[in-house]
Amino acid sequence: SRTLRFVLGDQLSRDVSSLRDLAPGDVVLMAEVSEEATYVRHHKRKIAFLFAAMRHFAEELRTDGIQVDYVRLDASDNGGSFTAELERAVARHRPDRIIVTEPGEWRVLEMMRTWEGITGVPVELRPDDRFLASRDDFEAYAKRSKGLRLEHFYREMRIRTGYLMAGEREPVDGRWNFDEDNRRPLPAKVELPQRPAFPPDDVTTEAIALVEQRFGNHFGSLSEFDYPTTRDDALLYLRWFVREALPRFGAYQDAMRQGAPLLFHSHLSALMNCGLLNPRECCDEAEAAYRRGDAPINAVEGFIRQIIGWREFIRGVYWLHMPGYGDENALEATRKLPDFFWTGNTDLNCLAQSIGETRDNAYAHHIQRLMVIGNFCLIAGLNPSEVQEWYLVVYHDAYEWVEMPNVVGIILHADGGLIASKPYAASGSYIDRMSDYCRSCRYSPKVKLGEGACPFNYLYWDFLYRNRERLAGNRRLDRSYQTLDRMAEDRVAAIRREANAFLDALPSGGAY
Ligand code: FAD
Ligand code: DLZ
Ligand code: SF4
Repeated sequence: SRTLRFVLGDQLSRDVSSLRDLAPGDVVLMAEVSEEATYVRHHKRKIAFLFAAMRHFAEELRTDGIQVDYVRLDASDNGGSFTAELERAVARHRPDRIIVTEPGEWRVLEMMRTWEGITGVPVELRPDDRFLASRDDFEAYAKRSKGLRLEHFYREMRIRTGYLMAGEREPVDGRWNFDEDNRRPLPAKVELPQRPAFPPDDVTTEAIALVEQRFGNHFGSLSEFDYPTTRDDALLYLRWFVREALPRFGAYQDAMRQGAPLLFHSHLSALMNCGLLNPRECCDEAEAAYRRGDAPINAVEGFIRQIIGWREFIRGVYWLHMPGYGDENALEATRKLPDFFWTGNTDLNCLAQSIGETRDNAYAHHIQRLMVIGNFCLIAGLNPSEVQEWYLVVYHDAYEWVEMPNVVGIILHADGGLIASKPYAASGSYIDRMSDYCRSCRYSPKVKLGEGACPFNYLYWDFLYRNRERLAGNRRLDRSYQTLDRMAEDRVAAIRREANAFLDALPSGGAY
């Protein structure tokens, strides 16, 4: 029998379920297709990274004697989509069956469901067990718990996986959560670890040139590309992180510093999401550092929580609520995405820095995504579909399974609080406390209204005012609403006026 195994660009693992039980004579299909690069116009760096990683992965398989049918984007007869390439491959290889691992996006799952009919060959769709919780596990969890809250899910995952456990149900060090220790602003003098760089080899250089040529008008920069694109380099990067950055990852997890996009973050998300690293091995290495005494519990717990907690939780929510989750708009937000999201041209320094780094690196760390850019999207009342598209385009780790719940559920509260107990709205003082952005800004976080006032300040109150009906039932906002209610009427009117004037003056619709 002849088996065709279709491996997608975010399934680049030797142990991905579709490659298990490989037998002599099997063919592995991989295809660069324009539809995947343009269904949203991905950041150039993301496409180049993925093509380079795909090409390296194919080479590795071949080195191990596996037959790989690799279709390059510039192949003259490239069909342009997964389905078209699968059909052509079926004609070439005449397989008896097709095996594929479930995809990371609903859109692609829908495509896969047509494949058996189109090709006339049985298609076996295997679960993606690189995730620690299967889709069924998460569904069962959601059924047995009252609401979808990270903390509860996370504790179950700790018990199930045994990470950082002292006994069967006892966390090491007696606590599940060290978040309190993990919100420190960065001291003025702090030495940042020197990251290893991985300059492009010939394969990556070629992928970069291809992207420049074919997708040159997409958002973002390709210059100084130095991210790992092979399994070996990804492992080196993981081990570097655990040794050099993990020990201080926890304490400064929420800090931001101008000109320092990475701080102590792992920068591993894109490697995990495309398959070059397995999330389990990332957690194993981190836990081993803790057990050796090389990294403190607040750092290691924080890191493992992000992976077996947040990452799995977010993915579970996506599949539980698709299709339809992307259309949610509980706060009825309709404003168009301002052009500065694409140009970086804004005098709000925190946004200019975070968006500029996003353009340069296809990366911003969590607090920039959440409390600077995300917070702005929320309090400015931006339309959820446009915000989703932006986040899916600009980050090298973005796939719908992880982008959508973070945008719809975490930053925009567009699902009405399904996964977050309150909207992550904040005024300028939060950004001031956690960063040094305000020092180089023409606005001041201390000024609330009028000349020089930080727009986050009046937008925050305007947001609460606008959404009173929808949010006033939320007990966690009681104090904010009490403060708003104590404000003099003319002050509230001025806040609303300034907020509207500010938002209406932002050009939109012209830059993407
Ligand atoms: P670290 O800070 O080192 O964290 C370690 C790991 O934890 C990450 O690599 C990631 O795998 C995982 N993680 C942490 N937080 C989350 C989370 N909220 N959801 C899922 N995984 C998490 N992450 C993506 O991988 N792809 C996305 O498209 C994406 N979009 C986001 C959009 C918004 C609006 C927000 C608020 C967050 C988004 N995140 C996304 C989550 C998070 O910001 C990134 O995973 C993280 O910044 C990646 O950098 P890092 O690897 O240095 O992470
Ligand atoms: C993101 C992406 C891009 C840009 N290009 C390809 C590609 O040419 N071939 C491929 O197999 N995968 C690509 N991907 C990743 C897919 O979009 C991803 O596999 C699906 O969105 C499912 O998660
Ligand atoms: Fe951002 Fe306001 Fe600080 Fe300027 S003053 S950097 S706009 S928070």
